[in-house]
Amino acid sequence: MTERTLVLVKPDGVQRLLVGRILARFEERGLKLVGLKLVRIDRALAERHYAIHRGKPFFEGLLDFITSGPLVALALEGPNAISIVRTMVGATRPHEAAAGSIRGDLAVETAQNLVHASDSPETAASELALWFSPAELLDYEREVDRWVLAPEE
Ligand code: 3AN
Repeated sequence: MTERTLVLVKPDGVQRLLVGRILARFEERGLKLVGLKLVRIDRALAERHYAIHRGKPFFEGLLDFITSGPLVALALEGPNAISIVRTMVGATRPHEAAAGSIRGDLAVETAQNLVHASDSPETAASELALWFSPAELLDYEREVDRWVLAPEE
């Protein structure tokens, strides 16, 4: 099933010059880039994005971190994109993240784990709506998709 999902390369990824390498992993996998922007978000958007973590001990620190500098928001599309991207990102705690995953290869701390990725169809839909206007999410054809995707039935 074709899905769309949100990925954030968080401020640590931008500061560590890893945006290109992280983006390349998703491109190389075959996922289609349908939205992309560099933004520095305010606390209000950060609170909405991380609303599920309100009240947890790390909540304020999480808001400080995500608003501390520019980040890159990506919208990616592909078959089973949500679970493919979550697997590529790796477990939340980098010491539990599989080698070969972004966190398993590039991160050591939970608070500096480089990327966020939507974890379900419901969160993907709400997070994409939070981060991108409809006009910022593009529909277009890719020639390469005849080699990446199974033919439509
Ligand atoms: P994931 O990003 O893998 O979906 P969540 O949604 O449980 O993980 O956590 C969101 C973010 O909150 C994490 N990426 C991490 O930056 C931060 N976080 C989660 N748990 C902790 C923790 N125990 N201490 C510090 N930061 C945390």
